[in-house]
Amino acid sequence: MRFDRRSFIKSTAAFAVAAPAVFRITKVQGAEFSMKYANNTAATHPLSIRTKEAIEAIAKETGGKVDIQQFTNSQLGTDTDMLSQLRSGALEFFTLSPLILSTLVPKASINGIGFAWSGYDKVWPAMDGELGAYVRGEIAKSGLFAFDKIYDNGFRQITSSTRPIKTAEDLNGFKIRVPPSPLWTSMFKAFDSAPASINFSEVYSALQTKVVEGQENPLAIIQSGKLYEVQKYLSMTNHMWDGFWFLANAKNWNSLPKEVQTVIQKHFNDHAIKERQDIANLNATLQKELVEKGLQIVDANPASFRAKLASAGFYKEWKEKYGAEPWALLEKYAGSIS
Ligand code: X2X
Repeated sequence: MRFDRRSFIKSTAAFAVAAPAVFRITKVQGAEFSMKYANNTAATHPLSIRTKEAIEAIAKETGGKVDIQQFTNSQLGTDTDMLSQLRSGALEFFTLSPLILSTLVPKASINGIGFAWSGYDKVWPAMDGELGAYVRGEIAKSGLFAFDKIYDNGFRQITSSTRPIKTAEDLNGFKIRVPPSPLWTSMFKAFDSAPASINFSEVYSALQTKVVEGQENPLAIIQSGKLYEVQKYLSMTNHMWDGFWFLANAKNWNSLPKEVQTVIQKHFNDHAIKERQDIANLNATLQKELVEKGLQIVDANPASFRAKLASAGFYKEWKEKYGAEPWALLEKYAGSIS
């Protein structure tokens, strides 16, 4: 990861051969720390836009000494692949849904409990407060480091190409793509759906080829991933809230000088706040835009979904899985859940 251009030139000057292609000469003059950041969202999604701005601000503040290359849109592989790369240290930074992260850090998915949140006024105090701190503590035990401010993915909505999803009954037997995470699979099994775990990079083609009938994602992902091209109905269920932790490989991170860490952390945290505002702004306009792109809005009945989860024993099961302490933290902010 660390790459001092001057010492590289010195150490190779003795050889009359060109540097092998595998050595990437940093593009920023004088960069001392060359690193990579990857994600799964399109370059037009606020997560990609704001992290790009953060990277530019970091380069500027460090006078070009910190050069972070951005790879959006699953260019480095699926979320599952990128998580492995992050763990091995091949990738230094990665933003990932806490629910997918739960394949490594089981309690990380707690924010994704169905219908836990009535709105952002509950989500941000929790994630910036004790619930987020608890989860970051769990993440730290796994060789990863999570920055303080989680980026927003959003409240998730269900789309379908076959039938409108209005009530929990409509989900019966519904072939739905879910991201790879035990909580997602469990939730849609509780709805008696047929969930299929598929990484985001394969969702568009899975919908297009009708491997699945539908999927669920926040409006900004439906828009930036052009899922409206291969879906017909949009049900505003707001069934769970999801974010993106900004993650670092802890070993790489700890090898950076303190002052470099401070600058990197500051800008990625500050831009998370801006990204949250972008998503809030988009939420106000995207329904209309998606209708113009051809989606039909379905008037969904969230109460029926929540009742189905309760009667299927979903809340009881997950409360036991997480344990009393994190569940109490969740309820402290979200209110009572059952
Ligand atoms: O995979 C998804 O659906 C996405 C883009 O929302 C996540 O990263 C969890």
